[in-house]
Amino acid sequence: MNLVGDYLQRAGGFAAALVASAVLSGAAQAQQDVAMNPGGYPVAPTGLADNPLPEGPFTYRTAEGMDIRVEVVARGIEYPMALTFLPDRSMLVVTRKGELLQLAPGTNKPRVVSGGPASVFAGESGDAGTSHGYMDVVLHPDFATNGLVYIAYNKPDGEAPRMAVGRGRWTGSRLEDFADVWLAPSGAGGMTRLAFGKEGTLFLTTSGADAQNLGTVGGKVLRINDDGSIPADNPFLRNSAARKDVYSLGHRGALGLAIHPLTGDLWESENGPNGGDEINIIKPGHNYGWPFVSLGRAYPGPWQSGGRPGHEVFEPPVIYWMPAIAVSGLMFYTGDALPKWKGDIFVGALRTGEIPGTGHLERILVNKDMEELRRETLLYDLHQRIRDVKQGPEGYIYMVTEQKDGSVLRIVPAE
Ligand SMILES: [Ca+2]
Repeated sequence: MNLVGDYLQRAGGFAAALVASAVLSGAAQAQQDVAMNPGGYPVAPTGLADNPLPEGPFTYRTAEGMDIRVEVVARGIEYPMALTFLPDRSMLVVTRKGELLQLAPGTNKPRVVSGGPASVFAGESGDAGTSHGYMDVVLHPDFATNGLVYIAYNKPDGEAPRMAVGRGRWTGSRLEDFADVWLAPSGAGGMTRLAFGKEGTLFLTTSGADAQNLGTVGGKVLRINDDGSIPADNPFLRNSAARKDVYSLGHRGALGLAIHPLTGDLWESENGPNGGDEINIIKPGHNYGWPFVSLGRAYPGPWQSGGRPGHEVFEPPVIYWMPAIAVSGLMFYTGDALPKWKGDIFVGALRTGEIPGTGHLERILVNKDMEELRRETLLYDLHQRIRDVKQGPEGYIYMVTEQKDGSVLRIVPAE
C-alpha cells in the first residue's frame, strides 16, 4: 500500500480525499490573493449582488412543519430602514433618503408624509462615510392619547451628519410641531435605533469608535425620558466623567433594539466586523466589551481579540454569529397566525459571510433560560437586505428590504 492510500484508509472522509487529490496531482495551490480596499478590508465579491426581487408570492416549507407564504406588500421604495404600525393598521416606513411614508392597509402604494425633519443621506450602506437619513420610527406608548411619533435620523450640521432623535404629533395625515428631544455632539453621525421600555423611558443606540469612553456618545445604549430629560435612576449619574444618558457601553454598530414581551428586558442586536455579530440583553451600567473582545474576526482576518476570541470580564452575548450576517432588526414573535413560531426571536440579516446579495431572515428558538436551541435561515433565496422585522396587527411578520428597489414583505400562513 502506498503512503497516500494508507493515509486515506486511516483518516477516511472527504477532507482527506481533497488533501490526497492535491498531493497526487502535485497541484497544491497557495491561497489566492484577495483584493483589498484602502482601509485593509477585502473588496466584496459581486456575483450574487443586485438580484431583483421576483414578483411573488413565494411558498416555503419550514423546519417546524409550518408552511408559509411570503407576499410582496409594496415595492419600489428606495432604501426603507424601519417600519411600525399605527392603531388604524396602516404602516409607517422611514427611508435612508429621509422620508416618512404611510402605507394604508390593503394598498401597495405608500404616500409621503410631511412634517418630518431635514436629514443627511449620503453614500452606500456599509461603506465608510455613509449617512442614513431616517433610521427608525416608533410610537409613544401613549400614542392613542398624545399622538407622538419619534424618528431617529441624521441631522444636517453644515454638510455633516449628527445623530438625532425627535418627535412630532400625528394629525391623521402628517406630523406637526416636530422637535428634537436628543442630539449628538457635532461630528457624531451614525446609526441609531429606538425602543420604549416598559416603564416609559426611551432607549437609543449609537454607533461610533469610542465605545469604552463614558464621556462620549458613540458605541452606547442611551436612556432618556420621553421629553429628552435624564431619568433619575440612570446608572452613571454619580460618575462625573460620564454622560448622564449612558445606560450601557462597549457596543459596535447596534442595528436592532426590542423589549422582550414577557421579561420586559431590553434586547439589542449589534454587528461585529467579519464575525462576532451579537444579540445582548442590556443591563444598566454593564460593559459589553467592544473593541477589547469579540467572538469574531477583524476584516483582514485575525481574531478581533488578538487570538483569544472570548469575552473575559465583559458581558457576553446571548446569541452570536461567526461569520457575520450583518444582524439588523430584532423582533419577538407573540402572535397566533404563525403558531409554531410563538416566542421565537427573529432578526433581519443584510449579508452573510461578507458576500453581498445574501441577506435573509433568521429565526432563533431559545429555552426558558434564553439559551439557544435551534436556528433557522429563511428567505435566503430572495437575496434581499432585510433591515427591519416587525409583527403586524394580524400576527403576520412584516419586513422591509433596504435596497434601491426596496420592498415591504410579509409572512402569512400558507393555505
Ligand atoms: Ca460584546
